Amino acid sequence: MRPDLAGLLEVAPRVAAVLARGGAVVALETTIVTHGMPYPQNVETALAVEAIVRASGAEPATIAIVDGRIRVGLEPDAIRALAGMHSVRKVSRADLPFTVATAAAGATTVAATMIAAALAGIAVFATGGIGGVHRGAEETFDVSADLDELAQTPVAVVCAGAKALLDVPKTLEVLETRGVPVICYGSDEFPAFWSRSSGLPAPLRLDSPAAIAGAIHAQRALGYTSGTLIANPVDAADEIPAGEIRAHIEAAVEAARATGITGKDVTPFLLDRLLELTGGRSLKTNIALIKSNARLAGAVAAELAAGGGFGPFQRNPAP
Ligand code: PSU
Ligand code: MN
Repeated sequence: MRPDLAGLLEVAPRVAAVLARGGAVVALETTIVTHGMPYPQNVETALAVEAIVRASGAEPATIAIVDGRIRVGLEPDAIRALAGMHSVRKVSRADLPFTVATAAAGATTVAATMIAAALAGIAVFATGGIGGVHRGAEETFDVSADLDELAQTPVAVVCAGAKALLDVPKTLEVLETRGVPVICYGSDEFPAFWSRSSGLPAPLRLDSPAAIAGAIHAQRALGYTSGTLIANPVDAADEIPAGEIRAHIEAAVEAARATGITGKDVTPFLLDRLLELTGGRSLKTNIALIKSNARLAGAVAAELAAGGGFGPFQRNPAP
């Protein structure tokens, strides 16, 4: 940990202990808890995901901002408190210093969670879906900061692909331009979050956690300072096939357009509309896929740890 981070970053002792011995840790975000799922499924899922990470051989580190401190490794009570708060700020890269400076609370997006994970020395992070290029971005310029973060912060993010709510082809184009390796796990197709199929070919494919760890090692060895995106298709039993969700997606996107919603409210609005339009089915799929991602992330983190140290993290002084 950088010395000037003292007081800003607080790594839970159980997480710091595992990191100090080079063990496996998986970072987890909290915007999915506060803005991505309704109560009480959000808390239940957050705690279940931690248990899955543990069972797969890694230490979970759920990340959020509490009283202006970036907390890496929230305890269950703190997760419950965050989920129960009336309105919590959604914190991405642009909001993080402000939130810290104003001693506020905040839930971290994929981008902000990557920043915190990298500061703490955590290499692997599990989430549901990443933000991406929104439909109509040629007009609105709405491109998630998650994509730029993947291009500049050395954390491997395990997700279920990009939601078909987004413009998935443009999202993949931006990732390619920015040099982010996109590895699909056990599939020749890039997954579309609720659906296994996006109709787009996998940019890269690997079939085991060990192989994924090897790719991350190679990326570090070559001095890359960017992240990696690992896309894990939702299990067939849990998916909503692309054809079944398409009309709901069109309706949600149209509702957002009609409402004139912009900025960071867009993604939570769309997720909420989808939940209503699918009669709760999108939530069931969301819960299943984040659990599956946690399992894969735990296995990748364990393989990375078994393979020893890796690039940029070794250059940081020990916490
Ligand atoms: N996708 C989901 N659930 C979520 C998010 C995305 O299915 O909760 C959250 C993640 O935290 C992601 C953020 O980083 O939304 C992206 O928001 P934006 O598009 O405003 O960058
Ligand atoms: Mn946006």
